[in-house]
Amino acid sequence: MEISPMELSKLGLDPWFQNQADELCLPDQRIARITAVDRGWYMVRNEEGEVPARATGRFLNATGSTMDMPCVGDWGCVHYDSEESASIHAVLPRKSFLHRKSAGKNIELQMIAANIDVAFIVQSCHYDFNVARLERYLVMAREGHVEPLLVLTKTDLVTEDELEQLTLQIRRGGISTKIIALSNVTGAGLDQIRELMMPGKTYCLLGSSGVGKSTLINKLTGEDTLKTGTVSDSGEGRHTTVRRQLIVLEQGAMFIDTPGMREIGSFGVSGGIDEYFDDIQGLSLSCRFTNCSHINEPGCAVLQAIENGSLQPGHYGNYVKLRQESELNETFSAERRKKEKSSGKEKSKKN
Ligand SMILES: Nc1nc2c(ncn2[C@@H]2O[C@H](COP(=O)(O)OP(=O)(O)OP(=O)(O)O)[C@@H](O)[C@H]2O)c(=O)[nH]1
Ligand SMILES: [Mg+2]
Ligand SMILES: [Zn+2]
Repeated sequence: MEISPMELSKLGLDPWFQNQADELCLPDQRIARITAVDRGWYMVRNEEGEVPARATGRFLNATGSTMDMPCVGDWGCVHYDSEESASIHAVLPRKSFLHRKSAGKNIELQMIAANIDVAFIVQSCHYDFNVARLERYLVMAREGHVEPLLVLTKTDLVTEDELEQLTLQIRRGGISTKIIALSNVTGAGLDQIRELMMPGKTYCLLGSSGVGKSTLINKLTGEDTLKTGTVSDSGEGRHTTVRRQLIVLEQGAMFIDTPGMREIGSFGVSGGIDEYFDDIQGLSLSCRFTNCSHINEPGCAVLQAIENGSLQPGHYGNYVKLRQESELNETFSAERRKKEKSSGKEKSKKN
């Protein structure tokens, strides 16, 4: 796609970020948005265009965790070394973000994207559909101060009745988030997406591999901007998208495409869980014990609500599971911090 000059406000810059930049960026640095991330390489975009960039060694040394590394959607202080290359010297504070537990042995949080206005939580009506997983994404969005929207793709593969059943399942799970059902094949529902897109706003697509995230962006741009893949017989995608990338639509809205996630894990921080399950938090005020775990205590208002039918058991079950995972994560992280601290001491003893 042709990259043409555009004002920074169209890339999402507002006075808040401008103020941060005025404080953080040196005179020979300019503010630019990180539009792609691919194994240590970045693309940065400002009003003049898009160029590849590296993060400076000094910046990398100064960053304490992977969460502080530049990620797609970030605003940064960038030095333009030449017309074709640049270096990232700092990342501006984020207004909103999406993060998850990274896959692998160590539990570490990983940034998916930053400065997002709306997260499209994408599931396919066919194979991929799973309410518990939807709820995890909703917690993720809540935690990062991102407004969620549910998108059900591949409606061409199910009947109207089946689609209605899926919507019912979501509502029965106690989820009231707006749902848009669409087909990238017939084009049904795409207008609903077009109607809500606003110039200067950033939308991020999240969901399993093969649900049609990149295809949707291609439909919206009207060209084959992104590579898309086929799905296996089991309905599973093949991880076609490998990098996170921000695309500016002609109409002015921005879309971040992300590779499909195998597992989105839990979150390590309980803030998002409590906020997302605010109905359960509200009920817990009426539990007999202030430290009630809502599992088996007498006088538990949460268990009572399930019994009298005002709280969905599935929603409650998800709450309990996410909370347990999050507590486990916190224990792991605390232990690792302890280990890191003591190995740090060893090192300083040697030196
Ligand atoms: N029948 C049908 N197929 C679709 C629809 N949307 C996408 N597909 C097909 O699903 C396959 C996967 O689509 P992608 O857009 O590559 O999926 P993705 O979510 O970007 O997957 P990853 O990049 O691996 O995360 C492709 O063969 C698409 O043509 C749809 O609405 N209906
Ligand atoms: Mg893709
Ligand atoms: Zn209780």
